[in-house]
Amino acid sequence: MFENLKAQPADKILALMQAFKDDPRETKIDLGVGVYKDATGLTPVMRAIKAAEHQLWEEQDTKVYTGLTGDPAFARAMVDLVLDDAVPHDTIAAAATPGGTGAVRQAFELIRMARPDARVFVSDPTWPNHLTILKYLGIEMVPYRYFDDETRGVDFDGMIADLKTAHQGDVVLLHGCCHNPTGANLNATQWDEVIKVLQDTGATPMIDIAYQGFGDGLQEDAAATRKVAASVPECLIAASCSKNFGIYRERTGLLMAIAADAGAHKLNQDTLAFLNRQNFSFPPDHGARLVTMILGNDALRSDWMAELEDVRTSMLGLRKQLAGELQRLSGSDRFGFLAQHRGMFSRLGTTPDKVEALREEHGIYMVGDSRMNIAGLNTQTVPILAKAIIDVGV
Ligand code: PLP
Ligand code: TYF
Repeated sequence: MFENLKAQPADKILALMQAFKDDPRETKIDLGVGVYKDATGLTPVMRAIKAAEHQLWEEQDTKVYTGLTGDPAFARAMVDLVLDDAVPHDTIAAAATPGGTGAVRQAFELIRMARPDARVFVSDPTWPNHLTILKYLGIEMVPYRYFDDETRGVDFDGMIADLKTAHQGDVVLLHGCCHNPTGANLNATQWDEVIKVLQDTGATPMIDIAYQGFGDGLQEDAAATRKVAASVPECLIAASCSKNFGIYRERTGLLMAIAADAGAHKLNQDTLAFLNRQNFSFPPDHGARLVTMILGNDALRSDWMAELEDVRTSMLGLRKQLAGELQRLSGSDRFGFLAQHRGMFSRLGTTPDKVEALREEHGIYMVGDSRMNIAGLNTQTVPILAKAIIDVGV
């Protein structure tokens, strides 16, 4: 039977990771895969995670199955973190999932079950896994304009015009903050306009929030998600703990399905449990438990928030340094967008041949669409990158 298999296209981001590893040059710089790295190039285990793991090792006396949707305490803690009290909690069904990717996958499956003819509107560009999972599940997708190649900001008029073509029964996938891959985000007024279009069309929003705390702050980064959820009858939210807790390999995420009223809650909750059971039975618990412990303990929580804030401000500092350096070298403000973008990523907005020249001639690795992981830089490598960008003629 295996002779019938066809080779599947590789994940370009993960392939780039391998190419970087294989490059013998000592001066190489990795701006590829979206993981946070400190100034020494390490992706550290956060202090609060270490402390919670230690405590868990001491205290945990069973590893027996949890529930099909995970420990309800994890869901409560994450609902508080992401939504606070933006919507009544008795309208929210929630399921722990293997990472944010698992939440995205289960959300798409839920959409397909509820509405087999639903179309999912996706930003152009978006995280490639959104597209491959939708394709795999046979769900129709409709791209909406998002990135303005000239300004490197959001093509807001194009976005609104495209979203206006959605109907009730369609889903609009939005990045809650720190858009991947562009780094360009909506401001508060623009979010209000998007909400108006959602209300006018009756389309259901689905928010992917994978970088809460990496943009403008923990509360600030959740503001749009909260406002959208509070303004429409139904909403899906896929949240990831991989980045903001630094627990990438623990596979920790939560899918939330918000219903119009508490009456629909039981059916939604049971359906999420059913979907988890079909795909993997019980979701991973270790990362979820650490997150629950940290969010539920004042000392651990403040230490986590302080470390996350350091992560956020260090990336912001690198952005400003890079924009400043490029202003000096180019004698123009055309790279100012780098300081406006938020999160780990910025799309430089250049051609694949210049991305290749950066890699071949300078050992600088970024994704082919010119997405750079800002966290791959440090204060010493920023001037090297800036010089290379000017050198290849971006
Ligand atoms: N959604 C977006 C936009 C992402 O960039 C990522 C990747 O980090 C995820 C979801 C899911 O990440 P994970 O499955 O590692 O939690
Ligand atoms: O976009 C990124 O780099 C991160 C990490 O298949 C990632 O979201 C990359 C590829 C992938 C899963 C996660």
